[in-house]
Amino acid sequence: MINIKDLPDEELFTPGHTACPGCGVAQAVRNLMKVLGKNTVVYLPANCLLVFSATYPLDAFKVPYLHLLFENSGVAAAGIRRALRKLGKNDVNVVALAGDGGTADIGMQALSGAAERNEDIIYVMVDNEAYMNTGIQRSGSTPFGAWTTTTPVGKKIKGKMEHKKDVMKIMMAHEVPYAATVSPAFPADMLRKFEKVKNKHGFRFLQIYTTCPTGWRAPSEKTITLARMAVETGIFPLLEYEDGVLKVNYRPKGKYTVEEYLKAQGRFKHFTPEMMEEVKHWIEMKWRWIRTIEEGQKALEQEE
Ligand SMILES: Cc1ncc(C[n+]2csc(CCOP(=O)(O)OP(=O)(O)O)c2C)c(N)n1
Ligand code: SF4
Ligand SMILES: [Mg+2]
Repeated sequence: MINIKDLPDEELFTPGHTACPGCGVAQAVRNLMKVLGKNTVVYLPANCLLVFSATYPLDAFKVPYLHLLFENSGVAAAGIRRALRKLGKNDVNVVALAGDGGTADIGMQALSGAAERNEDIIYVMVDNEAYMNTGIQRSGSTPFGAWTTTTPVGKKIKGKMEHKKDVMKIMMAHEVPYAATVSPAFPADMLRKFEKVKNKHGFRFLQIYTTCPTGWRAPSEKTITLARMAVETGIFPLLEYEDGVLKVNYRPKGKYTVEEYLKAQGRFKHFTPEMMEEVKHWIEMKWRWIRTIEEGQKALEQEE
């Protein structure tokens, strides 16, 4: 299993790009590229990553990349795979690096089709929980109560009134060969999952929790701490779905409270006690669903 110390020194996603200080997206992509290696083609829809790393004539990627449209990552990456196949190049990693807006909302149709056809691609949802590139608008993946420029905070309305869409569950419903959630605060688990998607075939999906200090109104040095807090509070479960079986990769040990997580970010600073309770209830429901699946799987194993 790959260790963070074993990662190659060579940067395939180089410094000098224009991401904000502490950007979780840049950090995650840098490590992913080190694991995938040179033999990789990247698809980039419109998102922060494209703008800060791939605007001609400057680019941070040291591998070929293609940008077409915001909404078509699933189908564009599938097209790259098919073109490579025609050229007889069957050993190349094809990876789409799409934002949460480009995945949970506008790209869902192309993503669903690619997953259902079991296209031989790696699809990464870079989840910074809003449309950041265009000025912090809410997405389906924005969490409950978060302030964004389209979910303002006033006397009656207090940020986004709906909960975060669960894209991992949607991918499981497609019965894809592999889907997992990833936190940069758990590097061993993260690198193992990066290696897994590199070595498997068929449709592979990763949802990476990527802190956005700018959009979350959080200090840039808290990028990893926030990623850890999200897992420890149960807000962002570390999961892995492989060949029809769901695994929990880490059980929260309660090292941080939900209140601590929310108070560390300006986007939640208007939270009332009732809103805190709503978040806790949502976490409970999420974990109840996970436990139900786990118990069902255990019962089946015992029967077999
Ligand atoms: C069809 C279409 N609608 C809207 C846009 C404008 N647009 C470009 S990037 C973007 C936001 C991307 O959000 P997300 O996918 O979450 O990535 P992030 O910027 O947060 O990394 C939007 C709305 C576009 N390029 N194409
Ligand atoms: S707005 Fe957020 S996601 Fe975009 S570059 Fe800045 S920190 Fe990264
Ligand atoms: Mg986003």
